Amino acid sequence: MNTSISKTTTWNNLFSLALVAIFLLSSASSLVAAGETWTVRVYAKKEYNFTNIPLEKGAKYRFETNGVWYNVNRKSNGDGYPQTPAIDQPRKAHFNMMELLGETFTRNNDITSYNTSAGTFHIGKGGYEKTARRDGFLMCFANDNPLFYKDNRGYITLTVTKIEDAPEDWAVGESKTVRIQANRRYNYTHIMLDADHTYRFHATGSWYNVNRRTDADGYPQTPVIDQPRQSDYNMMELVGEIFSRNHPTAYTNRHFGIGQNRTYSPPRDGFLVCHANDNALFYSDNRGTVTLRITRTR
Ligand SMILES: [Ca+2]
Ligand SMILES: [Ca+2]
Repeated sequence: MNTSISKTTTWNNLFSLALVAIFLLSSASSLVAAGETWTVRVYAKKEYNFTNIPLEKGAKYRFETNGVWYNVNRKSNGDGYPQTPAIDQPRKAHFNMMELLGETFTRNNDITSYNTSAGTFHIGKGGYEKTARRDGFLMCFANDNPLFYKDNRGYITLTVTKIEDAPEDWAVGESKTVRIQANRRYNYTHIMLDADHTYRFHATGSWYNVNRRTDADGYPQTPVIDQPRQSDYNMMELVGEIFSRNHPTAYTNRHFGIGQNRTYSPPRDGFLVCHANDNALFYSDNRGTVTLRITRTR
């Protein structure tokens, strides 16, 4: 009896050690796993609230807040309040007065390390999700007039949760393969394209618009009859679009014809979403899929 208990304990210990080892190995390659949460206080009075929260380019975060703060005696939550023209001159003109905003700094606690290319972003009263544009540390502030922070009081409690890991690094020469369905208006590939990289696209297979069979190059439009959703491309041509998130409302207005072969350097970072260039109202009569292979070439 005793022997079997001690054996079990030994196995449990070994199992725990193995888990610790796996955790250490995995944490060496990525900063913080999805699911990690941080809670910090953002003080109305402080021009720079360095949070020491690491943001990882391409990873997605959820922001939630609790509490209120005051500009002199005016109370607000993280959404702040609309500017009064000529009177309010907040630090960031395009946001509300006393709105809770975020920025990315290369080094925590170093105000000279602001990463301008990551921009200033809305956090507000929370319920907000965002994909980080750059690596760095989150710095937060109330959007007050830069000269009048001293008369502020209170703090907002901010909880940041990493809800999606950044896509893995994509080495030069490495490929990814996805299938694009003819009858889907949005094929979310979940592939993040990087503006600093160049990709080669190669699509094989065929698909159908009703009974008309074609490949990823599609076929020329018949004037008046064919009204594809993007007039720049062939009917049923494989088209790529860049989205800031994997959601229908997150289209960036950047698109490119892929066809069977294409080399492309995206003008901005974003997720690749694909479709067959059909009439927007007539996707349900399509069938078939093409297989798209994407290789990073630079
Ligand atoms: Ca103030
Ligand atoms: Ca159709």
